[in-house]
Amino acid sequence: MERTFLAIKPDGVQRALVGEIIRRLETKGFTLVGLKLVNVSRELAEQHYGVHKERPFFPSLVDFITSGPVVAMVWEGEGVIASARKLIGATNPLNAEPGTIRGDLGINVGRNLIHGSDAPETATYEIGLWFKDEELVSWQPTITPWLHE
Ligand code: YYY
Ligand code: MG
Repeated sequence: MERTFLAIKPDGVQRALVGEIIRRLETKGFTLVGLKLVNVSRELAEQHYGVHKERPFFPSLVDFITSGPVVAMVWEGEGVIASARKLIGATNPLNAEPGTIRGDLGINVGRNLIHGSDAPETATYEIGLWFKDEELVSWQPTITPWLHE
């Protein structure tokens, strides 16, 4: 079953939106298989955002993601990588559609609440970067027959 890495950024934690954000993924029907609160080191931040290291916003992005606790999560489900990106919405919350996490809850690109892996390769890389195998829990919710034919 497909898995993705999601992280509630320090603004989401400080604004007490952890429950609201998790609720959206739970009620959609995805399954939580990994969850922890993390103070992100600069090393982890730089590895996580490595693809952006030449971009002008990289230093402030690393400062921001290391500025307070982050909720790191792995979610599982059919099509979860692309679907979570849709639930999250566009990178700039001002362009994100109402109904999405960023569209409903954010206004600034540098404070956009949540990270989500953008493809199968990045999901695999990011899950391995943030979680040890033994921190992930494989389980099947009893509601599964009500979510899938
Ligand atoms: O995947 P996503 O988070 O939607 O956007 P990315 O293009 O991967 O950028 C990562 C991160 O960088 C974004 O969530 C906010 C920040 N950022 C920024 O501060 N300013 C930009 N112009 C673009 C991205
Ligand atoms: Mg990205």
